[in-house]
Amino acid sequence: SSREDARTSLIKLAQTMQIYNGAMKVVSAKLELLDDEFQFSNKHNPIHHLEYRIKSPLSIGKKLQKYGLPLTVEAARERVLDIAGIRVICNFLDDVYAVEKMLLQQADVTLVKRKDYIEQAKANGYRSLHLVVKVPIFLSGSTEEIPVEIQLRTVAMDYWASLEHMLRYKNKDSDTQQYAAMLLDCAATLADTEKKMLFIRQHIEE
Ligand code: 0O2
Repeated sequence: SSREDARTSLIKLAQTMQIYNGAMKVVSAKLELLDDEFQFSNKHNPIHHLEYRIKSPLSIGKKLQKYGLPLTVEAARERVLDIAGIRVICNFLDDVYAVEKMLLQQADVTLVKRKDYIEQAKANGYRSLHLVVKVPIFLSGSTEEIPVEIQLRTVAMDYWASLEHMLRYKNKDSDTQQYAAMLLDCAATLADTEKKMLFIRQHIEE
């Protein structure tokens, strides 16, 4: 019956969310461990802090709709790569790439997708390094490779992205256009500042 189908779908959804939550925990633990080890040998923490979230079923549904896909758990698992998301906020610009390198070196981490919006910022000024990696999750009867989206950025990039997101949300998209040039200018100023901060650290280290 359709009632039973709905029940089966809900159970499948709940199981999926749990598995993705597991993958998010596994990757977070890896990042925390790397942060501790790096601190020990390089005398500073590369990671300022971590944030994570599981995408809500509603947002997953919106994304499936945007892609023109059916609203099924199968479609979500195949095509929505940011169900599990981690944001890594780093102290210095070079920490972003150091963390990426250390993570991707691990034998059980597979790179699925990479977009470097630091090397090539988005037209509005948004900067971050986006990765999607897969990690194996060991369940009672099987092993599944689960994708996790990782957004790596510096404190300065995070400051810009958080406020830009807030302003865009407040203005329901329309009005921020008016301030596009100003936002772009802010992004450039922050990028310049963090380059200077990195320069200072590197010279102090010498
Ligand atoms: P949320 O609520 O953060 O999850 P996709 O849109 O994911 O199917 P793509 O091209 O892989 O396809 O996405 P992209 O542009 O690489 O990365 C999308 C995510 O990056 C967004 O998530 C934001 O978190 C962040 N992002 C991208 N561009 C901007 C920007 O201009 N400003 C800010 N503040 N954040 C940005 P979602 O899914 O949009 O939403």
